[in-house]
Amino acid sequence: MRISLLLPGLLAAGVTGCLSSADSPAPPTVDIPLAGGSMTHFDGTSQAFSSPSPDLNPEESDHHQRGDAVFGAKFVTAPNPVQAGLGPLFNNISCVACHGGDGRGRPPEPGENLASMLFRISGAGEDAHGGPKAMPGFGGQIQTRARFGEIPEAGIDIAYTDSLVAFAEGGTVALRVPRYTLRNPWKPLAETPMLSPRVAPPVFGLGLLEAVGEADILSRADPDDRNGDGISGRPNHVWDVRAKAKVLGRFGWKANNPNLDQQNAGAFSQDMGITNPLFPTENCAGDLPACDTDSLEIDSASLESVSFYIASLAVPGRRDWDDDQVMRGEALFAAAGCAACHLGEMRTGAVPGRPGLSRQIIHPYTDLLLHDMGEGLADGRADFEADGREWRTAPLWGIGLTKVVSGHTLFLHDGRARNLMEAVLWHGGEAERSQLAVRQASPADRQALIAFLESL
Ligand code: HEC
Ligand code: HEC
Ligand SMILES: [Ca+2]
Ligand SMILES: [Ca+2]
Ligand SMILES: [Ca+2]
Repeated sequence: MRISLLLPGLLAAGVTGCLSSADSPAPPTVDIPLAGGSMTHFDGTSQAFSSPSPDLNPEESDHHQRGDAVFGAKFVTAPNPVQAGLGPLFNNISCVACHGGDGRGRPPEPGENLASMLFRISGAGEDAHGGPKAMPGFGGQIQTRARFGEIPEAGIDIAYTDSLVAFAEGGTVALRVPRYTLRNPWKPLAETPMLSPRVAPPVFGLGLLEAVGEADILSRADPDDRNGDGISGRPNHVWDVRAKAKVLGRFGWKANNPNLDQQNAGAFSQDMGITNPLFPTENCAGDLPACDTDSLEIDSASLESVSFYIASLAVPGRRDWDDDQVMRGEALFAAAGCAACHLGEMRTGAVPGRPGLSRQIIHPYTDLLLHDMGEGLADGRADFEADGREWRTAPLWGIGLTKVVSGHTLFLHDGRARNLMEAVLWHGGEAERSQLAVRQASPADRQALIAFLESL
């Protein structure tokens, strides 16, 4: 949906041409899709994902900045007076090291180490809460780095092979098919592991996604595809550590985290080895003797400020939304059925004390549900109720700014797609029909579709 806005600049321009107030023309209006409702900004630079919500009062601004400092803080191994406690095992040293500019990570180039990408690991079966079953000696995530004196759990070798996809008119694209194998595991694996590769996703606009009402999300689920459109979104239900209950999952590539607090606290614990009030034991507790600790390495105020920071990162507004080619691409997006999952419009519920998050009309291009994306994208690893072929519809807002913020155009959960078209061509399963529609479209229509995605 679009909101008509009166632009002061244009109004002034209109007024110059207007002779008398009696027959003044209707004020010029411009159709602006406010991607994040009142939490929209129009900075399309490398800061595009780091803008605070424009409606923060001075106190909230301070709060946001405190969280920003924690998000940017580089942790070190103890002993150190501040930001101590990194590791013993970790993936990276700060939040921003993976979510640079609040944007997305990427797989390593040949010869590089993993940095802003990580791998979950599990064995067959489920844990006590219906989640993935930890692998003895490795837990649920491979920490590929360790502090001096300890060895990392394992490394990961990544190899790509080509797979050709043809368009109806005869052109082809070579998609790269990744293969992941564990290198030098620090101890033998008890069984064949299931691995799930994940790059860091962008983190703006998530306060709005957290504010979408649960009933609203569930109302779009159609697990048995009763309406026969080939799309059967399912909610994930995951363990909420604080509530000690299974609740709706919203965050992570498989909607495997219930809320920002737990997502962020989990990142401190798993990605950085920083114990905190939600996850008080080190990620390697029970596996490594050096992992026994009973002190918290960050307090609840730091955790809380990071959650506030993330929840108040605003959404970049669209560019060129009224360009002819972009609108043609938007038509193909609708006709190809993309919008059945990448939902163009949602509303947030009421968040007490946070008018900027409350009752907003937003355009995230996700339904926050899980979809079967076919064998090609499958990781073969269940994550609570998400099975090995299911992924959460990735939000597309801001996706056209990926290059300017993150310096690359690598998409999908493991960054295998080297551009937006490759990301679309990987769509299978429930999205197979959409993908075929794109392959059958004319080259000009396909270009228009990309122009539309780049305008988001
Ligand atoms: C080693 C890289 C890495 C580090 C360090 C890291 N993250 Fe992440 N982040 C990820 C990955 C990978 C995911 C996706 C996880 C998943 O799918 O379960 C993610 C997901 C998230 C999400 C959810 C995004 C969404 O759209 O669902 C948030 C919020 C987040 N991280 C915040 C943080 C915070 C806060 C920190 C620091 C405490 C942090 N991250 C540190 C890699 C990282
Ligand atoms: C059945 C639901 C569904 C349909 C239909 C669908 N998508 Fe997706 N889309 C997803 C899911 C789920 C992902 C995440 C997949 C992954 O990372 O493995 C995704 C990812 C993407 C991405 C990459 C996002 C990122 O952050 O890396 C783009 C771009 C995209 N879709 C565009 C489209 C377009 C264009 C269409 C129509 C031709 C379409 N999608 C149809 C579910 C869908
Ligand atoms: Ca630690
Ligand atoms: Ca581990
Ligand atoms: Ca359906």
